[in-house]
Amino acid sequence: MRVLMFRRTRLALLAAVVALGMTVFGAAGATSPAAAASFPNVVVPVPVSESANGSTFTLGSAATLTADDGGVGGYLAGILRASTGYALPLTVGATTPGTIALSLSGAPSTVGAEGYQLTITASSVRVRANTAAGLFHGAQTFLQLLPAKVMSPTAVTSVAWKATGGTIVDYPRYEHRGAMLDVARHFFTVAQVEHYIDELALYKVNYLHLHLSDDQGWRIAINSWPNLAAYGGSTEVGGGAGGYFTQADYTAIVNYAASRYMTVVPEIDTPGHTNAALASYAPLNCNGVAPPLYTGTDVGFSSLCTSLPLTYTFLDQVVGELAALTPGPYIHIGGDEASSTTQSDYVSFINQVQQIVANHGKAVMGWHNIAAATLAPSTVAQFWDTNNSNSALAAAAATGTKIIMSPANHAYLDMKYTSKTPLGQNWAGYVDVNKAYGWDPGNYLTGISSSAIAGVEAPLWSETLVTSANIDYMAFPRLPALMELGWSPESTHSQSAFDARLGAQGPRWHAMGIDYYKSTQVKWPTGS
Ligand code: TNX
Repeated sequence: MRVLMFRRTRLALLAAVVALGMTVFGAAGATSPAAAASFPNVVVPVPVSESANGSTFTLGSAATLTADDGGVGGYLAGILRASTGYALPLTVGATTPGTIALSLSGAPSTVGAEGYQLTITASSVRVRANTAAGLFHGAQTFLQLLPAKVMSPTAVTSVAWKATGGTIVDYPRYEHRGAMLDVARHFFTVAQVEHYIDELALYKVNYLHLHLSDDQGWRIAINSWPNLAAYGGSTEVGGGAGGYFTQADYTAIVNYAASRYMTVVPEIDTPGHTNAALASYAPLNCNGVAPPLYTGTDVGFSSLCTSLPLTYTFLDQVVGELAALTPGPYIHIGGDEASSTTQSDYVSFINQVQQIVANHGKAVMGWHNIAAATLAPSTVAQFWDTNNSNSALAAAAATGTKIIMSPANHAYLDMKYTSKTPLGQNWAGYVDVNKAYGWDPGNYLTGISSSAIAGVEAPLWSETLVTSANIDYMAFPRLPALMELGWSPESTHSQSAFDARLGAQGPRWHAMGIDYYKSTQVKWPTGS
């Protein structure tokens, strides 16, 4: 914030000098520089630095687009063409830049692997980055500077497509900015997951964690254990039909996520949250008897049989198939709420599963309870509790374990906003916008250095969620709040400034047909 304010003050001074000059020398006809010399407070996550240049870009019907990456170029062209109705011809790898040019050369080195520089003048838009992911994030920022209706899926003719001119240099605070979707409690189709991926992409999310198995359902086909999906995936909370992803479906999601610069982290929750697997194969049970399928919402009652050799054969084959389908570095092994497993069995189990995952060339992610085991250097722990101290996690962090922050009382998108919220749960309290935004991931856990924090994840559990509209209502507006914590420097943190720019997102969601929660903590502009 200090950097921004400094720049804004400096620009205001410059504007005053220019204005004075115009008075003295009688210049006329220019637009007021004072009014044009700052960016509007509308971009979420707020960029690292921005300096307006007093110009205004207008996207006209003759505009052209060039891109060094055809994927990002096509993505941006698709959104702009739909809402403006303009032809916006795209040339990939052109030597002469178009009106809008996405370039993989000339970015300042400070922007790193995911950042970008966005320069807007009266006649051109330039996004420069070192990678396609950086171009993609820069394109998102440019879209947020255009009028909200740019997000309309159908052509809107009544809008002047203007954007404030200037330069933005931007890059993330954390490497890991995730969102989790629980497809186990209620199943969501490939199309629904892809729809959510498109929404997440707007806020620079770069990891999609899929909770693929739980007591109520197993959602990924495993060829060596076909009953897992065929039987274990045949229901869900409330007794509905459930469903599962074929391996081709899962690959389609992985590829779609990659096209939005997101890496999929698949989770097979173990040793608890395993009723669907235990119901599918009697021999996985200590007593050899398969329990019935479960469609309630209790937790903590199931456990894999940790003393059974078959359990580890099973996990080796499941992890093997999943690892082969997953280009990303992580397999998430769950590890939460294993209250039907003794602590010593739990520790020995997690140690063995870590080895299995390593044997398949992947690193482990797990809920923070896994810190009770002996963690491998590459294992990442995901903090989900409602307190802010955890001695086992602190000890692991002291020896190098990296942590992803998902404190339930701030980051759980399935918590109700208020007592009146029709969906969700409240075991971690109510989480309205200010609660979602009002914490610092780097300075939250007692006795854990900020350098141990690798990022932030917003989990969305689906016990109460059935439709994409339900997902939208719980994710918006909190998801952008959490992703601003993951992306923007802590020095920019300001509840009031954030609430104002979050409000500016409302008309965009409206244009996209997202039915979001209109928190009273945010002033939503008319038309949202
Ligand atoms: C806790 S926190 C769970 C999930 C539930 C969620 C509901 C954690 C890692 N596990 O099994 O779905 O609460 O809010």
